[in-house]
Amino acid sequence: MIRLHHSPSSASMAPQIVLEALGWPHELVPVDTQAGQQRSEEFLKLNPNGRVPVLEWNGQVIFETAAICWHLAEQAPEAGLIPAIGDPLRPQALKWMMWLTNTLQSDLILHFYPGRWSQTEAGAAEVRQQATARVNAALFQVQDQLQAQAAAGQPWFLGDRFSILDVYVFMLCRWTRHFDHPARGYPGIAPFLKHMLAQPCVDRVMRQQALPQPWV
Ligand SMILES: N[C@@H](CCC(=O)N[C@@H](CS)C(=O)NCC(=O)O)C(=O)O
Repeated sequence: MIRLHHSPSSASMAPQIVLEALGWPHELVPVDTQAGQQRSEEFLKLNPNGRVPVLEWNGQVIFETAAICWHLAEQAPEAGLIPAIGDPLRPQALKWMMWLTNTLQSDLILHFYPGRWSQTEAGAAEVRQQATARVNAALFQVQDQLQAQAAAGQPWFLGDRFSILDVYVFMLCRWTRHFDHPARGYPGIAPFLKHMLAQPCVDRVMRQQALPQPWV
């Protein structure tokens, strides 16, 4: 049994796209984060951090988006969504996944929830400003990586094969869609986002979530 506790447009998008890419049947359990359902007693038993997503996987409970994506990819080595152990790209995949989740994603969280880091309005505004600048700087690193691959004629973040890194990069880039300098405005990122939107697994999730435009 695979059950994904999710909320539209949130971090649950990445595991949902991975599940679609694998073509695995799964149940989607909506969590209304606006209404605070992630802090309900029932949900906190699954994830004491009160965050989506949570994956229920054959009796196990897994939280943390990167861990869920990595776990799903490892269950289907034939799909090649992460490089196999021994493949020189494997440590690169691990490096980037860690960086995405502990740097770009955490700066995005600071941008979206600055009030959690300051008790004053002015303090929160400063936190947001700093976080936004750090996100923009991180996007240049994402762009460098994508441009290096594109220069070698390779369309994906790790090179010639689609991986969970693409899904993660796509998700975090789309979180900047209302920024003054969104990821789609970076010339080395824009073609990648377009390419991702053309993938059936991505398209299915965007439609399932009935998300308003712009999607990225
Ligand atoms: N590190 C966690 C962060 C997840 C996270 O921040 N989820 C957000 C939605 S994108 C959430 O549940 N927010 C509700 C809240 O913070 O109350 C992960 O990657 O799974």
